[in-house]
Amino acid sequence: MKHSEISIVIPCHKEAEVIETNILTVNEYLRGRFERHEIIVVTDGSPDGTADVTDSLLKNRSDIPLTHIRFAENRGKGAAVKAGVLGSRFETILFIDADLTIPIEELDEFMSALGQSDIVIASRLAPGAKFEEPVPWHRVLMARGFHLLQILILGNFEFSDTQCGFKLFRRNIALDIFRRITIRRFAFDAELLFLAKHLDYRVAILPVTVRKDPRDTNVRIVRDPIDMLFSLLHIRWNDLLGRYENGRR
Ligand SMILES: Nc1nc2c(ncn2[C@@H]2O[C@H](COP(=O)(O)OP(=O)(O)O)[C@@H](O)[C@H]2O)c(=O)[nH]1
Ligand SMILES: [Mg+2]
Repeated sequence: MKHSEISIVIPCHKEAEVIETNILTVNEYLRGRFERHEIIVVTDGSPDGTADVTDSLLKNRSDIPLTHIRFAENRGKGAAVKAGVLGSRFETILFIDADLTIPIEELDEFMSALGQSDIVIASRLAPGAKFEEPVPWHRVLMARGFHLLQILILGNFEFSDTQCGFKLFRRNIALDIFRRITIRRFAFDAELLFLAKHLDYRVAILPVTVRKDPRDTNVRIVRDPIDMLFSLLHIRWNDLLGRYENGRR
C-alpha cells in the first residue's frame, strides 16, 4: 500500500554536478511509494550554476512535482531548509542532503518509525550505522567536539549525531519547530533538536548507511566550527530570554 503524501526539501549549494541525477532518483523512488509528493530545492547564490541546472530541469520535466526556491545571496543550509519546510504543502516533511550520501531508500524505515514518533532522525553513530568509506579523522573530531559543546552549552546528551542530513517530521511539528528556528548555517540542526526536546516531542533515532561522497564538502574547516560555537551560545541566549516560548502548545 502506498503512503499518502510527502514533501522533500533539498538544500543545495555547489551541487550542479549531482543535482539533476539525484532529483531524478528521488522522484522515481517517491513515485512508487506515495500518492502525492513534492520536491523542493532551495538554492542561494549557487556559484557553480546549481540554480540554473535546477531551473532547466523544472522547464524540461514538467512531469516532476518540483519547486525551486531561489535566493540570490548565500544564506546558509539552515535558512534554506527553513524556507523549504515553511513553503511545503504535505503532511509529512523530510529534508535530505543533495549528495544522497544517506540513500533515499532509508525512507522506508523512517516512515514506519514515524508511526510511534513525531520526528525521526538519522544517526551515523547509532549501533547498526554503516559506512562505505572511512570518515576523515578531522570530520570525526569536529563531530565529537560539536557534540561535547552541545552537552556543555545546551545540555544535549541524547542526540550524539545532530548534524546528519536526513530528518523526517509530521507536518504540524515541523512547522512548530521551524517557525522558531533562528540559526541560518550548519548549527540549525542543533537548534532543531534543542527545540524538539524543549517542546516535548518524541524523537526516534535510526542508524543509516552512509554512501561514498566523491565531492568536496561545503563545510569550511576553520570558519564553520567557530560559527557553530557562536550559534550554540546564541541558542542558549535565545532560550534564556524566552525567545522560543512564543506560540508554545
Ligand atoms: N542552500 C544551501 N545549501 C547548503 C549550504 N551549505 C550546505 N548546503 C547543503 O547542505 C547539504 C550538506 O552539505 P555538504 O557539503 O554535503 O556537507 P557534509 O555532508 O557535512 O560534508 C548539501 O545538500 C549542501 O548542498 C548553503 O549555504 N546553502
Ligand atoms: Mg554531504
